[in-house]
Amino acid sequence: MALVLHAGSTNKNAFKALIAAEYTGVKVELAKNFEMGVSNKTPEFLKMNPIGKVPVLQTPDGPIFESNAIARYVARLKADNSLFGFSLIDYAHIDQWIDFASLEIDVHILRWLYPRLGYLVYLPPAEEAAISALKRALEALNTHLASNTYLVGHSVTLADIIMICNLGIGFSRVLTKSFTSALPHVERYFWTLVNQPNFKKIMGEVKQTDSIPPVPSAKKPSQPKEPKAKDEPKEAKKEAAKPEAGEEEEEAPKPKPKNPLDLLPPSKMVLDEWKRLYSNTKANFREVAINGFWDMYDPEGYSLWFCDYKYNDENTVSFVTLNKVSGFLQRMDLARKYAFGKMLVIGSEPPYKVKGLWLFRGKEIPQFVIDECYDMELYEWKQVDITDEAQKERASQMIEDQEPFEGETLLDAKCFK
Ligand SMILES: N[C@@H](CCC(=O)N[C@@H](CS)C(=O)NCC(=O)O)C(=O)O
Repeated sequence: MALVLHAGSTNKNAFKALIAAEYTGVKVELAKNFEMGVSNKTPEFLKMNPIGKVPVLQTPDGPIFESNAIARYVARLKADNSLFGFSLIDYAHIDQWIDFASLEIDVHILRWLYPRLGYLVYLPPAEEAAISALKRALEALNTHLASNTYLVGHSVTLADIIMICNLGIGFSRVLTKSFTSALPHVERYFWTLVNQPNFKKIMGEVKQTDSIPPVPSAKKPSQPKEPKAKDEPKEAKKEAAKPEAGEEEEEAPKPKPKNPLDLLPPSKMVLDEWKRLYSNTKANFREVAINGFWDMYDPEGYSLWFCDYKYNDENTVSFVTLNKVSGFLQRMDLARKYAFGKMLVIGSEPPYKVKGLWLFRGKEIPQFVIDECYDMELYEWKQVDITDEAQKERASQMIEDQEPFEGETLLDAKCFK
């Protein structure tokens, strides 16, 4: 019979035991219908782990919490396996690297990442300290890996499993290529192991992030505008704008390239008209605004998309979840001329689900939005099939922020217009 592991399916701490189980052949399965913030707060769960954190493993001899302890247990269930090495000194080195992965790497990655996700207060000196401690640890790891394929011995051990799970969240959220290119041995080690079948089966395809989450609610500083020199003669202005030899070319004002969306064939739908209708409809919203929307909607010139936050099990604190959504809408400012959106924060208890509906100019999600708004990759995107009445109705309910939505109350609904 399989051992039951209580955690969400994307929890990197749960991956440790699941990967160990792949190596040893022990059967471990995730608890069915686990809901972060709900399942781990029940009295039954708190009996297994009084702190209410995941993962927890249920065993015939009682529960175990702390992910490293769980992974060790799973690995030890199979006698004499290579995950623990073959000598006393191997055991000690494996423990050494497990502690290093947790206390010198994981801690600093999370101290860098969590404030940026709004889970902790963002303080620049604290971030600097976290990054510099992380660099120090990664440089030591890089030096070790310059002459070692694995952390200990000549095959994968539990230390590698725990190290890779911790590095995984780093590579996918904060460790950009420009950061890791100074650590070639860490890069080689990471990409080799995440592509081993036993890792890949659990972790899926890992992608290195190309940007670090911005500081919460920090807007990109807008380009300061040149003050208009009304009295300056035209010729003098031209002279002043000419770059000197060797001067940065970008000093010279260049005409702004047109957004490709402005070059699309005209549409019968005028986005501003819809936004006005949405904002000005106070009564009979369904009849007036929703029906009006479908009358205006032009599938040739626009497309509609559902989005679904990929990490809902992290939405355990209401104000953090709301800040995350507000930050997303602020960063979408660059698409104001080409988009309308509705974001719902669903549920009366954590973890909250974040789902939304977006209308974009053009038949695809605009490339510049994908490129410039990092939040886009935090959501699963699915085009609304407007020939399907159920999808159309779901879209209408989202615009209307109708409660209950899919059987649940709404914590909040935010509109981008
Ligand atoms: N040291 C613990 C960390 C566990 C942990 O922080 N779990 C998070 C999810 S990854 C959690 O359950 N958070 C919910 C809470 O803090 O209530 C381990 O490795 O298992």
